[in-house]
Amino acid sequence: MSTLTQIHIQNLKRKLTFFIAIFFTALLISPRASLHAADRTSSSAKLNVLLIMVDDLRDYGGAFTRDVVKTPNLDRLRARGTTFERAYVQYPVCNPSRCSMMTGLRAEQTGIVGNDKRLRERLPEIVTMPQLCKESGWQSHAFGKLYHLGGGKNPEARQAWMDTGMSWHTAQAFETTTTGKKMIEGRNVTDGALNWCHWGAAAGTDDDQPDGQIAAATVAKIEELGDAPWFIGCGFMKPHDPFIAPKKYFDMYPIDSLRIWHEPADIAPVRKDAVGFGDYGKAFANFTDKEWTELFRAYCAGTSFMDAQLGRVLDALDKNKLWDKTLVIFVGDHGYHTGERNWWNKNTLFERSCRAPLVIAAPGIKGGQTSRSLVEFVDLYPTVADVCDLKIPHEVAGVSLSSVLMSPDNKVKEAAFTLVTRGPKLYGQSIRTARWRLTKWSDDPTQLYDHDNDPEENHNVASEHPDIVSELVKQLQIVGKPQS
Ligand SMILES: [Ca+2]
Repeated sequence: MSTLTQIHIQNLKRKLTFFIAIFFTALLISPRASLHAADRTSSSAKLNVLLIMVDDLRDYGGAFTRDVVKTPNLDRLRARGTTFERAYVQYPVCNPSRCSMMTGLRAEQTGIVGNDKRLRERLPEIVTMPQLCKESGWQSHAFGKLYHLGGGKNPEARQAWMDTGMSWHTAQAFETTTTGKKMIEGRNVTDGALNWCHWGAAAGTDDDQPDGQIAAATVAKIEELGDAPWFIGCGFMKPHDPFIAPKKYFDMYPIDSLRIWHEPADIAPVRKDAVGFGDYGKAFANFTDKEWTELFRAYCAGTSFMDAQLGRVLDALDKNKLWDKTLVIFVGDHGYHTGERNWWNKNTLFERSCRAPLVIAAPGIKGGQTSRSLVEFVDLYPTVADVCDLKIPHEVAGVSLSSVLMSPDNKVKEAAFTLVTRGPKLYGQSIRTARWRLTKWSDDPTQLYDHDNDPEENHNVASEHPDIVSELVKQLQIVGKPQS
């Protein structure tokens, strides 16, 4: 039986469970707002799609970092679009998150739960989000990291990981120049124990780094295609490790100006494989404030560097007057702990790892809106299909966010779900509702966090709310177990 058939059967089984949830959700949704091409008065029937994906960018909303990090261009985009303050990825690691988002299927369904398996090994026939547009007449091109960039130095393997020919007409990755590899200052904060854990203020210009080249290539393609229509993927690689950016971005953040996260003394401990595991945990346990502060500074520098490249792409939309012809989606591929629970990474089921940045701007949609509605990254594919009037050939797990874009208080779902695995047998699943996060490991009782009173999830209140636990555990069954 093919994987797609298995998914189809699973979907049928789940339908009954879904029905009740959907029925009550539907009661909350106002009459369907229209972003459809056919309903627009614009002369061009087909919208362009600009998907800007950023690697390892945490959501700053509500965090202690919010007023620290300088992102004037992201703010500029937010002024044009809707910022989703509760957007959740389905697996908080690059490849599984991106494969889920691009197919509209949960990681439980794709079976892709690590960075070792590329999309087509698992789902050779699935029609991805850019592919749907490509096969409907859009020009489709990718610059930088849209899918996980596996394949090492082998050019053919790299193209396969980028899904060239299927998702995209062309896909291009970029390398740091010789000048950009020269560090003016920097160090490995683990004394080499973790190879990735180093920062560097680089010599050269923005275009000596991949993100500068990605912005330049994206702008050139926009200029070339005008309102073709096109689907362009612009995948920035910072602030992902190694934490390198041109020196001027480090100069924006004097080390003494930064405040780092400190855990409250009464924080509730969790099992070791939830967070703080392995070699990473051992290295972070030795960190002093100096190491945390240096990493945080480098992460801020990388974020501002990425933001400047974003600005170049937004300038191209301004210059070519494309805002009223383009659906712009800005996402991080998952969240990131910058010190919370002594963790500097993703791959946990805490809010900081599961929640990611999401901003959407579309013609006819009011700018500067903020939505607190729960949304998931599996909703992005149906949103693109809805706005572009295209039919997805398989059943997706998400729903269109059009109604939220039209009216930010609209709800499309009561809960968001995220999965992590720890080896072939152990996994954890988390459900986030407006108030609660419940996390359940396959071999363990549950943790429950009350976001009304504990937004950083420091206190497990499962024993105080057995009824909530039992209700949320029941809801968690909606997504099923991960495929092996
Ligand atoms: Ca990532």
